[in-house]
Amino acid sequence: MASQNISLTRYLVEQQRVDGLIPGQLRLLLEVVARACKRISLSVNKGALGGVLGTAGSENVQGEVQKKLDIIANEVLIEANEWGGHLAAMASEEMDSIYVVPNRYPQGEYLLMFDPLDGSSNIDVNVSIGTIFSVLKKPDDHPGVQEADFLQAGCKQVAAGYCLYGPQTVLVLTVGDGVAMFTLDREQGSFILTTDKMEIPADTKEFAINMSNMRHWDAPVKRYIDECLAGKDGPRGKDFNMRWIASMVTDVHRILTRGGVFMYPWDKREPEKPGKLRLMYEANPMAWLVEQAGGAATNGRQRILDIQPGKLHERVSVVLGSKNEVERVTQYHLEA
Ligand code: P6P
Repeated sequence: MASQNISLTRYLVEQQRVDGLIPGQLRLLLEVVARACKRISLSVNKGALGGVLGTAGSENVQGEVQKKLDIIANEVLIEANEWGGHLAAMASEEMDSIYVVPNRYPQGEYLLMFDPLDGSSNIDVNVSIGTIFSVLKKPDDHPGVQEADFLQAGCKQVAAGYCLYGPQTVLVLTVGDGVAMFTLDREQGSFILTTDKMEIPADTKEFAINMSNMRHWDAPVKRYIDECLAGKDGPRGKDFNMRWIASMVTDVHRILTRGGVFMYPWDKREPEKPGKLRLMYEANPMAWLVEQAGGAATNGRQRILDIQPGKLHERVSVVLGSKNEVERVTQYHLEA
């Protein structure tokens, strides 16, 4: 349901007033992140005209080639958030270690993690990309902040969301009371509430997975996808459609909008790694959003939000979306 001209600020103030889910400092933090995303959106939209396409000639902690926009987006988020007094530290897919707020600024009680520009392989071919963010509270049992403070299960998040830079720029957010979507009104320069409760249907006919990895999958995943491909003549009794945009933000946004199941499972190409996607700033925020919208999110066996992280850049298998489909995949893992 679209609400008339309720800005992000008014929404957050009203949520803060109504249920106390958003203390003032968290509201400030979310408004700063939204403003940073607006700036990133401007750089993304400039494309070749802004000299921001192509690679930066460096690699990130994941060993992935960094795009110029990866670094720009990371810098925008750091610069926007370091001085406000709401954060103790930040962590990013693009930085090896945490970024502690410099002493010249007041330290806050929150920890912000982000993938500044997810899906960056799509940047140069003008396909939607996005910023994913997750907020935790810093443990208050010791002074200062360290990397271990970030290692909290996803169920401890106090806010999570993403900004999708697509045909529209939309901000999707949860603080634990459902999922709201805001669309950027470039004339006003503000995010306007356009859906106040996103909901994922429990069933779907659409799956998202990179099919080129099929020969590397574990048996339960192969069984699930084979049954989807068998369509109405197979055990599922219905035909399925497939989508794979290779930009998690965009695939998840489609699922939040119309349902579906997204999978990036473990595969035997790198058997020592549990999966490709990162737990802290990709899987956890997306898992909370999906659960808040009535869906489910597991690593194939376990609820993602219950996973206790061991490392900041830990990877994880991801199965998320329409509840009944995620539960079916889990069942197939149990039966394996
Ligand atoms: P592949 C983007 O690099 C990303 O981290 C996710 O956004 C996306 O879902 C996945 O990797 C795509 O991976 O192997 O299909 O290119």
